[in-house]
Amino acid sequence: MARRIILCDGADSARMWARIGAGDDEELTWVPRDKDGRARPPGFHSLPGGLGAEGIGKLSAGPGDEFAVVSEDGPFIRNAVGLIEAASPGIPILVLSDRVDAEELPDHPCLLRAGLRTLIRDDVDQEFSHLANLRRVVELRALIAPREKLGILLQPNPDPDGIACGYALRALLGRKSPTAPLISFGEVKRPENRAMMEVLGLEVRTITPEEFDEFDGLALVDVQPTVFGESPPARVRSVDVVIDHHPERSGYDAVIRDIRPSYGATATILTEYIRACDLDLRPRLATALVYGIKSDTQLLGRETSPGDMSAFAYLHAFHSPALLRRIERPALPGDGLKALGRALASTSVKDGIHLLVLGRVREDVIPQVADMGLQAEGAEWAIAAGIVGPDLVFSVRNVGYVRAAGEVVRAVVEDLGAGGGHRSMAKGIIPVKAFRKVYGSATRETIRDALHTAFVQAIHGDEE
Ligand SMILES: [Mn+2]
Repeated sequence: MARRIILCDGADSARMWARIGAGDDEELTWVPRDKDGRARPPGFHSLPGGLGAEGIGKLSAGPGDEFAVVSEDGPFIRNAVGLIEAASPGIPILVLSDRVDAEELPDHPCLLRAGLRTLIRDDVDQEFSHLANLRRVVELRALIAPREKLGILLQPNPDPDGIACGYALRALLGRKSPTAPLISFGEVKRPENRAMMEVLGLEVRTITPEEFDEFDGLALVDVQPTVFGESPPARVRSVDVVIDHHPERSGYDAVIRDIRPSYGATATILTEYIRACDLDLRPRLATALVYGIKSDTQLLGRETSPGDMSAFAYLHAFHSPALLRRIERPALPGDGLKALGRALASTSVKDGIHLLVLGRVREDVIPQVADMGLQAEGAEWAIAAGIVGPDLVFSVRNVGYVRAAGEVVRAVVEDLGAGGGHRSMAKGIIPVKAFRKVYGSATRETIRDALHTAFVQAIHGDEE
């Protein structure tokens, strides 16, 4: 069996290792210092003749073995690494030292350095952070337990982060929707967000301020009371719980307030709660939280903290890829497929732009077609356009290394409609009426020609 040979410098580091305990494959060796006397740390044998070629040679390290050198003394480490390399060329060496810097280490093809105390310190800090989250959960449960009906209030037009957090808070409190419904002053509007609720079997009730009377407890997640206008309903100005990652606002009272503006998503806070109290994490809940973090951080891109990364990694092991796929890729309806077929029959990639004009379709078909459109050979840009109600709606995707999609769409809709987005995805809306005024008609052909010209201009327009 391959061995790990642990070489400790002096009694202090040897005793520390003895405390950590030796693995089955670990062989403990120490080099006593003058001050150490004869007391041998438990489990260790001393290097014959001190640190020298003879002693290291007697360790007879073979292929597959590894070394650790534990010391806070630069010369000791350099000496040890040199002797080990001479006796067993190329053998991997882990230097464990908190005080010796990387530049004091000798050249060696396979050497890593880590601080032993730093490692333990980090673990201790991590456990204290779990403990602080657990304390929050204990406080939350104690505060809410006597309440008969808790309203979990989300922002108007709730987004995936808010919905996931409401769901998670309810699970943490051990409640179901009758005694802890998710509520909002507005409806869930975006098709993706409705898909999330449908796939996960969640409901958000739209309420009026007057209906607050039925709740004897109120918790806000992913939102703070002053978001509801200059003078929010009195009931919302003094609440039980606020958990949020937006910048902290004043002008309201909350018994428990957990605001962490450095986080990319409130779902990260709730995930830390769940982790700290070791709640049984069902695939549905894990999927909701994964989607919440993904959509608020644009897949861990924008404004992501190490906490978001770690929460995401934790959730990933529990989530259901099938559920997540159903949320992110809603099924295309039959007439959407037919519209796609017609659009594909008459498209080509021109100037790096793949433009698909769909005619009248359900709105959620448009972004899906745009995603697909980017797969065409030579396409740097994909644009899917369709008529939804009185508007011409288009979704834009690009490969990421070209001009920002949001900027381009804003230029295209200027004076005509509304639009915006991010680096690689954007959306624009132009009322058909306004479009007709400028281009005479709104047939497939005029839409295709007008959008193509407008996009070419916006993409390349003022390039230097
Ligand atoms: Mn959020």
